[in-house]
Amino acid sequence: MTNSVRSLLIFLCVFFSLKSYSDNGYDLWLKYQKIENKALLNTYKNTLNSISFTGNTATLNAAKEEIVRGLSGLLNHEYTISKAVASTNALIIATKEHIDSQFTEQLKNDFTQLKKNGFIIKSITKKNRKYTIITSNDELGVLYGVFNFLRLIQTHKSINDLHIVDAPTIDIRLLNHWDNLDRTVERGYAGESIWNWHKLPDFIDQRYIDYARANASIGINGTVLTNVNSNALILTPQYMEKVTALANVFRPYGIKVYLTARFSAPIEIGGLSTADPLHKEVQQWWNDKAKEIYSQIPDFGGFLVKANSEGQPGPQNYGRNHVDGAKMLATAVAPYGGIVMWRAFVYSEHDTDDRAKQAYTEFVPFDGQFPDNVIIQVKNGAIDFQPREPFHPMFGAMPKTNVMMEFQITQEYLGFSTHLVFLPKLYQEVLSSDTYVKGKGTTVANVIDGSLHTKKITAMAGVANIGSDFNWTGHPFAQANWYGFGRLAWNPHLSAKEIADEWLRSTFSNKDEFVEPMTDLLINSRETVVNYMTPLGLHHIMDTNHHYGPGPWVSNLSRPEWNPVYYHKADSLGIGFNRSTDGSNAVSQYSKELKTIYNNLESCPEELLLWFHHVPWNYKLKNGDTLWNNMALTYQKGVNEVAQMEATWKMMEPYVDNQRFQEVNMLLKIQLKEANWWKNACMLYFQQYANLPFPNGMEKPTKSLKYYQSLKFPFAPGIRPQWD
Ligand code: BDP
Repeated sequence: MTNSVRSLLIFLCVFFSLKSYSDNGYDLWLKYQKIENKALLNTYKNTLNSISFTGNTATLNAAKEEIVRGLSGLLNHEYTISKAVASTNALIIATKEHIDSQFTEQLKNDFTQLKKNGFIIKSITKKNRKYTIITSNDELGVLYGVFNFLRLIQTHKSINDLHIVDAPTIDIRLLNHWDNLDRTVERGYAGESIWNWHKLPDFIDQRYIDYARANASIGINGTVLTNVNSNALILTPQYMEKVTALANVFRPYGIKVYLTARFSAPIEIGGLSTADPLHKEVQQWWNDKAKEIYSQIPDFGGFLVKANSEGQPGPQNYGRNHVDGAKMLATAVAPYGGIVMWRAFVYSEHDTDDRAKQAYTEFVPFDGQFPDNVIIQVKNGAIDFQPREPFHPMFGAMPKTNVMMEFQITQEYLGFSTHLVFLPKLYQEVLSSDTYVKGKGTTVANVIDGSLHTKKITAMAGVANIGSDFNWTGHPFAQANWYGFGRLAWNPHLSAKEIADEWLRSTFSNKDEFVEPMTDLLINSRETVVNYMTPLGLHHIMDTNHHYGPGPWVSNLSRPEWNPVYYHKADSLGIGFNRSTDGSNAVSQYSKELKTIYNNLESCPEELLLWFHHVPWNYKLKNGDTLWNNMALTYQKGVNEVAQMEATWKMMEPYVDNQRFQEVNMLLKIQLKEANWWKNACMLYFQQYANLPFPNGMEKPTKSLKYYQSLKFPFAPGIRPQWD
């Protein structure tokens, strides 16, 4: 054997042995690992002797490829696909019109219930022969059915007696990428943008296809490719060619492409002297632009617009309002079935009113005036994606307007990509909040899914946490937030626990010794981050611009409502923002039942106390201890919980591949360090006002407040580019 052959063999051995022990996370929750449990494997194999598949369109081919890929991985068995239905134990996949007529009767009732893009998965026995059928009225429903079926097997569910009829509850389920054309990602912590604009349209990265598969597997059906702080260049022919290439990749997976529309584009790329929405020439420019876009992308979804917010141009630059602006764009895309998502994330440095009230004040009076193809995109809370906020009072307040939810999946305020936080718990808390708009039991989810007030369009968006890192999201567990967002957009009534269970099983292991403790860990992780960052209703006390770490002392920014001191209002008497009727009166934007609950110090939920009230340091909370002591001990609890997470994770080593085990281990250490940083910096700072000792049970900081205040992070990731 020559030396080079020997080296090659050694290399191959090392490579494959490493490969079998490590997992870089690229496959997300679509791992399709061989089922090790022999008995289970045989049960599946027996039920799935053969596959009958009918159809040959792009979407059906995607479904076909996925079922073959999934089953051959999971069952370690090569399937040949044919149209013919084998005599027994066959898996039959086809749209309704191609389902063998012998099954029509047994599917009749299910089909009458089936909604758009929904699917039926049913076990049928006929003359002692067993079949499993995946079908739908439409092709996309078949693809969703296939992914659902594969999930059942990935999570080791029984497939013997299936009867599932499921469909998306919300029409438009989309990711918002805050990706810039130079491939930086605003608030992105997982590498650069996956859109390689430079190489597009000719180079199609495999990632684009896997992105589409991953999204389709959880029911996401739209993607806004570009940042809300937008660049008009994306609408030029040079870039539209690239967008078209992406749209072509995503189409088979039922994913529509949307773009952010910069309001001043007619000036910047159109050569006009104004972008006034009532100006005929401007309207014509947008109509022509829409025509041009739709000639290349016939199923283009539409525009997302951030107007007159944080320096972005908008109709108010011309003395017009949100309705004027939205109408102009809506008119341009309406002939092609497009929509406009108009964001309600507005607040002004010229408005001295509480920032939390401004969006409601500005938008609610326009209820009923927006065209049918406009939907108002509202963040889950009235300030800005904080670890905990009460739900935004606009939910339920605009019965005659389409209103959609915007969640943030990327962890701008929740520890970037180094903290383990399971966000579906946060999403579920918001979605299940009672608005009391039509009496008790009318939740935010009922507003979003259109069941409370009938809506023309329903939608839910999540600001993506995806980047070019191997594992897409930086932290291996941040994948769960992408997954969970998609699942909740499909069905906002799902429980976070169910989602955690599914994700853990598909992504890591089905062993109960792993799934049970890790489900608890995920579910509790959300409260943990609140505990060590912003307990008891505190909010917006992070450091400036990059938003990394604590900065409750910041008070020197040009706009008052950018300063943390504006939000916590700590003084010698107490702490918290008085939003009660004798304060900013933000409570009055909620329905009367909630207003009463929030307005009253005794009935206000303690986890929102400092959001709604300025509370004396010595005020006794329900456990009989003072606010100050509770605050200190809650910070400490958060820190202790992270230490506990670390200990739990250590015990998971037998169930996890080496690479991800080590990665999470290191990340939890960072999280613990940073949880302590939050606790120490905040407690030292607030102590100056409370003038009280740290209670027993709180570990004393070893560094000074000055030290924490001196920390600077000029190159923290995700920083937004210079505001214009
Ligand atoms: C804030 C982010 C900023 C975004 C803004 C938005 O800090 O980068 O541009 O929200 O949603 O959370 O428009």
